[in-house]
Amino acid sequence: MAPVWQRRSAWACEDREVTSAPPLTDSTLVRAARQQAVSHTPVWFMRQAGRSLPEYRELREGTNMLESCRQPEMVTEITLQPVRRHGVDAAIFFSDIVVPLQAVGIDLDIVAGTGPVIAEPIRTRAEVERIPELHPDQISDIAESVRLLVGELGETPLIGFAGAPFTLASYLVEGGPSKNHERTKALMHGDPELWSDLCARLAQISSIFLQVQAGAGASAIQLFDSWAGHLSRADYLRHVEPHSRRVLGDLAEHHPDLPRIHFGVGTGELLVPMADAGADVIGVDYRVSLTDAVERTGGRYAVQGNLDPALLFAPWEALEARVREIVEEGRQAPGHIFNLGHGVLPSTDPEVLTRVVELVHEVSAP
Ligand code: 1CP
Repeated sequence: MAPVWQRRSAWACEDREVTSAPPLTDSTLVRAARQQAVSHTPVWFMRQAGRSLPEYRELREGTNMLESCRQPEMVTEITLQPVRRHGVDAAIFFSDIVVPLQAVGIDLDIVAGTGPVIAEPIRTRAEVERIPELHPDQISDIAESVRLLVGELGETPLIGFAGAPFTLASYLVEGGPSKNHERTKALMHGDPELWSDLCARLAQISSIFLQVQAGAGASAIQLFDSWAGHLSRADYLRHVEPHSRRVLGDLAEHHPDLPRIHFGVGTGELLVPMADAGADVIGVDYRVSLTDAVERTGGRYAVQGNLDPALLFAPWEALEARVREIVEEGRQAPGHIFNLGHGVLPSTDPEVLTRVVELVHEVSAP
């Protein structure tokens, strides 16, 4: 069989599993993503499931992060916690971008206080060629978690997610979190063909990870290219975009009803190519105003964002003013999903998050 990057047909996750529920197309999240009218601006927070919640810390005690991600009852409970507590308009699946990498056999761990750490970084052709394809059977627990969740969530949509090929490649090549992504860029420029082969394999893995979540009942997906903001526009277009486009295109082909959100940090210069790569919604971090994001993307895309997570620590009056401004700016977009510019910081007071949800609902209702 031809290597993955030479095959033309889309990577399909043969849907032997029966979808447990149709996507919640009438939810405010899906409607906003599709540029349809909504009763209020939908709101959810990146990293809403996690360390800012005492009930999360209690449940996780004694269980390693990656093990937690593979236990359907635990995944279900952690995903539901912020929905119950804050009344957000969407749940984000509790997992991690490196879960499908571990599922194909890459030796890695998520180290508390550090993040993903790879036992043997991948830098040579031989190492790249040892990365196997992901098969849906290797993540049957993910499908089970999604089905359990969709049953519990009722009318609240579940957002499935995956890491984009560049962000995954950075962890694999660097061996862990990186400030400058120097080895990653050295590979990208030193051996573009090998780089492309690596990203093609990662695109296959992300594609199946998303399709399994979509097939089991997720109502939308988000592709996280968290570190793409470290790239120039030219490098993004040449070395990264085709692979992310492939992931988003596969999902569109197999699950055309599911809105696709594409997010990165510090990606103000990349908003247009990231949106055009096959997204319905462009994630905007706090460095760019929603007004500028809408203008840059020609008003063609719904936007998601973009409260600075650090502002959750400011006095309520200052925070309230900023939330109101963002909701107001969002009215200029063809669709707006309120979110943070990046993830909830672990020491955030969860009560502030609940107040923000209430405020967004209150001020955005007609
Ligand atoms: O001990 C702990 O509690 C581990 C902390 C943690 C959590 C709660 C990690 C380690 N991952 C997660 C869950 C997670 N990761 C979610 C769950 C749902 C939610 O958002 O509520 C999601 C969507 C992710 C995705 C993820 N993992 C991204 C993309 C999003 C982003 O923040 O940009 C990235 C870059 C990762 C890698 C990762 N995993 C964990 C950490 C601390 C990191 C980042 C490390 C780094 O700075 O490189």
